[in-house]
Amino acid sequence: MNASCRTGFATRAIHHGYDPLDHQGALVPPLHLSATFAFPDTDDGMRRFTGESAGFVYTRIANPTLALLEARLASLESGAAAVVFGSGMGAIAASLWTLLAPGDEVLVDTTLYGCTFAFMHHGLARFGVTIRHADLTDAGSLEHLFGPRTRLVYFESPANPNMRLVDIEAVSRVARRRGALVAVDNTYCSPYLQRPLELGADIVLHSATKYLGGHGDLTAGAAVFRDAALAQQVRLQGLKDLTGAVLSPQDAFLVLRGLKTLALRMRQHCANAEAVAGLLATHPAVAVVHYPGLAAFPQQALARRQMKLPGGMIAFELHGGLQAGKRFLDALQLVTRAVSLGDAESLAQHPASMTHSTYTAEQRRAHGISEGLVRLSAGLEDTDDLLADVRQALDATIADRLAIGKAATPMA
Ligand code: 3LM
Repeated sequence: MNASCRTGFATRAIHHGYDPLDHQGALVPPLHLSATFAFPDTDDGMRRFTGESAGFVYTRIANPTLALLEARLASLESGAAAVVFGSGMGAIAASLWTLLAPGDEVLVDTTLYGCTFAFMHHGLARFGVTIRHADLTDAGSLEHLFGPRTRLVYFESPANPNMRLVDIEAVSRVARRRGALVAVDNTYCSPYLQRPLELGADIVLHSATKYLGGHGDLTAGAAVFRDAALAQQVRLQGLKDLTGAVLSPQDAFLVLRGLKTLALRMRQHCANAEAVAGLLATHPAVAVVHYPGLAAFPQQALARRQMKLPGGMIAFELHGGLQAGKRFLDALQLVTRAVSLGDAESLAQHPASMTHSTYTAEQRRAHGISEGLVRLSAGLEDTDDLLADVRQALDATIADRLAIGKAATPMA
């Protein structure tokens, strides 16, 4: 069955772009490991290089296993075409290097994943691209942020690690009027929760290492485009000529396998995160919780509008700041202390010293990443087990504070 765009999300995640009867009945799409592809004759080989003939040439440019993954991701994100890469950073670097030129300006939200921030400031700025950070959450002031050289607007929603949301539709409307492209990193949501191209964005970027792969056993990236010509430009320049950040067909095969359960997994990630966020919000050890599903979340109305469910990621701060956060992380027994997100295993980490250590301390302050912030990626474990582990780790931070308080109390 070649699931068309009229079928539902989960159906397309399992079937889109593949018919077993075209492949000797094989239910699971074959894995094409070949680096190079034979030409039937020299003329046809020559035509493949000019684009006049459609056959495969070399895996860094295109490969049947990668092509199936690209077709499936384009369908799930409602895009015209997708290009996959060896990592999320590969997708981001290849896309931005292709689309920007010296003299261009990129308008970037305040908070970004640490390595994307580093790429912007070290990788793009070195080649004459201006990076201008602005508060893109303030929909009222957007119009004034665009200058004559603003070529692209870039943001994450929710932002890694502090969960800021940007109104994708509002930003895209203004950007279109001002002739700028909009690129949204949709890693935190996956297309199951949010589809930026349907809201007017031009490019969606993914670390497929996370929810799309879903099992923590590969690194991969993807860029999905509203316009197929832009995708082809990024493939031929960004992927082939500039970065060579090609995805291994073996890992593409694993992402295709992961996609089959994406809808199911996302629902459980969200259910577990909602339960943990609820516990955090009522526990006396916790100072503040950033989770779009909580009534106290300042952008809850926007979350409801552009996300199907509030997501699997939570950020929070404990009373006692960094020291209490470290105590919490060290007390965890089921949740794994590790960076990354979107795996079956729940993961927790300290952004300021880990994923966002690419910012200086002043930059973190200016960009809204506090030193005491703890980030938790809710996995797929039984909810009660997850809650029990988080509760005992929170209790441990209170027990510690009481013990410190007692030690500091002078003897009567
Ligand atoms: C992390 N993030 O733990 P890769 N965009 C976003 C991301 O979160 C990431 C990337 C792009 C983490 C990785 S940090 C040492 C580990 C929103 C990755 C980059 O190149 O596939 O890692 O994607 O937050």
